[in-house]
Amino acid sequence: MTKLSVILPTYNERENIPELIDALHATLSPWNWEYELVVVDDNSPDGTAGVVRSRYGDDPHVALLVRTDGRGLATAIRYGIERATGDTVVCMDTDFNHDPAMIPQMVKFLEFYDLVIGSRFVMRGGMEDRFRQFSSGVYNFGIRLLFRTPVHENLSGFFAMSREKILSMPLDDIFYGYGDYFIRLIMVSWRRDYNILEVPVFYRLRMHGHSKTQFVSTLIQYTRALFSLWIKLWQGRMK
Ligand SMILES: Nc1nc2c(ncn2[C@@H]2O[C@H](COP(=O)(O)OP(=O)(O)OP(=O)(O)O)[C@@H](O)[C@H]2O)c(=O)[nH]1
Ligand SMILES: [Mg+2]
Repeated sequence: MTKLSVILPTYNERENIPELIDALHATLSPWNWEYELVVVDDNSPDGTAGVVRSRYGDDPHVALLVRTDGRGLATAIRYGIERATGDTVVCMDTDFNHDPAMIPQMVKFLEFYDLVIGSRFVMRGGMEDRFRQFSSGVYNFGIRLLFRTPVHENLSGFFAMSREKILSMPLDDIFYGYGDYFIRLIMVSWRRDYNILEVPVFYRLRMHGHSKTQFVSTLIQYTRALFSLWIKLWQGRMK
């Protein structure tokens, strides 16, 4: 790896993002890697972008991208990846669900794997929110049955991959919607025979602020996304 880009999608994360950027600096600086932290903010009404600009405007490691035309988690991640300058990319949530301390090992494993996923569903992985842990577990089981794949975590959104490899994927077919983009990313990777590694991660509760995930509407959205992906794959419309 010559340079790491950490993609940080934010929507109303003004309280979390400075702590996360500081934690990322603390985690990454001992490794002597070149790195950038790419914040992709969808013009959050709470002023997240302003906080990043005022605190990290002079920080050469922080790149702030603000989108003013619409919002969406998956398209924000794609936007960040496309504009990143590193050869290796890590994507993660910005509310401390995803532990920044896991990044060095995920990046190091990329020496041997094409895609490294932070997984709650391998030994020692898990989640503080027991209800979400249970429901995500059941959902993942359903995905494995439907698609006949062995990946335990299809919903995480915490992953490391070479930027070139992501950009070689059918981005329009993957990066839309919400966290369901991750199901499609895994499925394309699996069908391309990429070597996938799941490393155990434990999700803490969001540190500050409010969730953007509404359980029932997310469940419906993901289920729709699953079946349309299933049909697309069956019809051979996605490689
Ligand atoms: N840029 C951008 N980021 C978003 C958008 N929606 C969510 N995010 C970010 O995506 C990540 C996941 O959103 P969360 O609200 O934490 O969803 P969750 O992890 O399922 O829910 P909780 O952690 O329980 O609150 C966070 O870093 C959000 O700031 C969006 O429309 N645009
Ligand atoms: Mg979260």
